Amino acid sequence: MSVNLYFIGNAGCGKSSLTSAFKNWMQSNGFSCATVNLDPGVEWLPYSPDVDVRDWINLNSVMQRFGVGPNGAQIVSADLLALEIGKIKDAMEELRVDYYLIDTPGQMELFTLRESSNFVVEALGKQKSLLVFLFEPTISIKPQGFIALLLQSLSAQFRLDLPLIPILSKVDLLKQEDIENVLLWGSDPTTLYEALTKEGSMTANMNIELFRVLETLDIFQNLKPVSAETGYGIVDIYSQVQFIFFGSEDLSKD
Ligand SMILES: Nc1nc2c(ncn2[C@@H]2O[C@H](COP(=O)(O)OP(=O)(O)OP(=O)(O)O)[C@@H](O)[C@H]2O)c(=O)[nH]1
Ligand SMILES: [Mg+2]
Repeated sequence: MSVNLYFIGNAGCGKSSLTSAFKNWMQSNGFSCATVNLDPGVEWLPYSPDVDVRDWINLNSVMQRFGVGPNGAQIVSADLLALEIGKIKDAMEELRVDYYLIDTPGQMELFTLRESSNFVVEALGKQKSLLVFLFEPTISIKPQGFIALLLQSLSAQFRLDLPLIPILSKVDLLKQEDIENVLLWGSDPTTLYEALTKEGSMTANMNIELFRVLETLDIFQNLKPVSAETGYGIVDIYSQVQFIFFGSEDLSKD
């Protein structure tokens, strides 16, 4: 059974670049994989998608047909995707690869909140599917921002009911000190608590309460620092996928 990796995260966090870099890495390591673009509104991609939702759904046509603006068209398109998913699935299956790297729309809520996405995930095969959630670097380096993204990742995980690999993206843009802080927050909840207290913001008390809830939910996981630009950390995503589905971090093709 093939593995479906859904790249999700806030607008501009690096989903398409990572889809592209991950495909290049997989191909140069001899793994069979294909890219799937699920964003009907994208004008340019850093890779040539093997399967492209734009072959079936055109944002301009949706705007004209349904008399809606660009945002409304994105919402209608998300639902149309569920209707067209059989054709997209057939196009994917024809490729007969082991890994499908699925790039999702820039407005994350279109993918993580709408019921149609559950249908899409089911239709494409839920059993070996997982979410690669990109933490946007400039938001992540502030404790409040980090918690906000943590909550979004939790919401996506609950909504789609899939395992999730958290990624700190574009780490080539961050100072080493900032990377170390964020990684520490992701692995040791007490350091995040301390950082929040130090900030002394108006909402610190509320954040701390929220933090306690998060702590009891046990969602703190090790973030993986990755750069699509330099290729740093891409191997760690692959290892984590192996670990989740096959119980091993070996770089084996079996
Ligand atoms: N320095 C650096 N820039 C990156 C990296 N990944 C992406 N970028 C840049 O960040 C911008 C957004 O990247 P995309 O890959 O388009 O992000 P996205 O999440 O697909 O964006 P939307 O689909 O519009 O939400 C582009 O200008 C990329 O060149 C990275 O690892 N390092
Ligand atoms: Mg994109």
